[in-house]
Amino acid sequence: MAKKSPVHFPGIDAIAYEGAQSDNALAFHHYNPEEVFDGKTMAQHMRFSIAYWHAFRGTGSDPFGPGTIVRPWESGKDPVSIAKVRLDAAFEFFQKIRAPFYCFHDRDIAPEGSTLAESNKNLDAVVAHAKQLQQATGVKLLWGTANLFSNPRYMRGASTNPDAHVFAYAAAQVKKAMDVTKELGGENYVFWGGREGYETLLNTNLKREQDHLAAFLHLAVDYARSINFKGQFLIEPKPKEPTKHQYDFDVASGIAFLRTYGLEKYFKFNIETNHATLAGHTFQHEIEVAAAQGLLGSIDANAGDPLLGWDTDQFNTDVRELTLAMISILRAGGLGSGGFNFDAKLRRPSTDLDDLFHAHIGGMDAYALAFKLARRILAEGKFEQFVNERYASYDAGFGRDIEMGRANFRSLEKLVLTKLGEPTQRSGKQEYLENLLMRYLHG
Ligand code: XLS
Ligand code: NI
Ligand code: NI
Repeated sequence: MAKKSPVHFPGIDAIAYEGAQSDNALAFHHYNPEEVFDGKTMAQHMRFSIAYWHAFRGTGSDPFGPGTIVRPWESGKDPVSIAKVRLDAAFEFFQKIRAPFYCFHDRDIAPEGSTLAESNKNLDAVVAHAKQLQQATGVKLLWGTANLFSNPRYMRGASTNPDAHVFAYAAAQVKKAMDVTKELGGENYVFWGGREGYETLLNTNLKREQDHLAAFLHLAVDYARSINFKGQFLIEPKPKEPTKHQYDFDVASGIAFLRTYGLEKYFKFNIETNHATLAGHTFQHEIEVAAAQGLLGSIDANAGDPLLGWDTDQFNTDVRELTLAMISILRAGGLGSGGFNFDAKLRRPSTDLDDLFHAHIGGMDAYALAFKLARRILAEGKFEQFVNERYASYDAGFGRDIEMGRANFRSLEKLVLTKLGEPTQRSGKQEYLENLLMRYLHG
């Protein structure tokens, strides 16, 4: 007799697109997965992904108190069978929220054992189950990663740990995480250096730690090649938290790091909104810096709180911020094998099952709206035209010579002395442009 699968989200059907006028809070108002733009559905453009660690391992705990969020499926006889039932609930959610992808850390989906061998065995059992669920539902793995920051062994870092033993352990763990990512058809593999940084330089050899981080990434590249893993490697920069200073501080320092160590061919960036703001940048800034070098890979979609100094991982409904981000992403040609992964969690008092739906509906709708606005803005080309005209002096004459490397200090001095004289003042027109953007956003 076929086993009837339990319904983990009773009373909630698959979320439907009902349009902006609908009053139904459990419906999409802007995200219509089937709507076609340039021959591709919205689902294919957005490639939304659910972050397993927040959506299915988040309990609402914070440094001042334990979890508040209790899920009915979190019971069972042993950790591995609980992990499998949790996965069933997760896949029901992925389908109902219409997310084509999910992402995980090794330790989110399967419990850590008392030895590495036991951890690997647990992972294999849960991964076999995940593979069946992926096949049955069509939900795919956007990326996998290894948790190299929770276990106390990593308190002083993983690949940047002063103890080579910990480096070795981290290598073994990443090897396995790459194996299972490949097994599940993961399209990318992420490196977020949670504890790859320092608390104080009094006990730290910064140069040696950076060398070790680079050595580790080279070993990962070599291993991927040896198992024929074709997924894109992604670095996820973050300036701080949990460490005081993290080596992958932001995209710009990440690019310098990759180039210094000859890694730039193998990595792109996974840009997280809240990490950008922690680094003192806008989200759009980080996207532009990566895109300028052809290194834009994927997005961890969330938002911080402007009044708080840590990674609050909130769902982002700031359509203005997202529209600016989408302009840069679309101009760069999209995310390729990347997607928009909701690295965002419910607030501690948001304890209902349907809160998980409201949260993701808001995130998806805000991005969908931003996508449509950005497309309109780009199609009309007003900002682009303004920017092109702003740089027009480089399109011909001595400006062109500068860009082509045909000018030098002597020739430019001569030009100014004999012909050009003082430059004419030209306005940057920021207020005019802000108002133009407001008209797109609010009519
Ligand atoms: C933490 C990071 C983490 C990565 C994956 O701040 O965002 O969740 O996305 O390790
Ligand atoms: Ni992230
Ligand atoms: Ni984060």
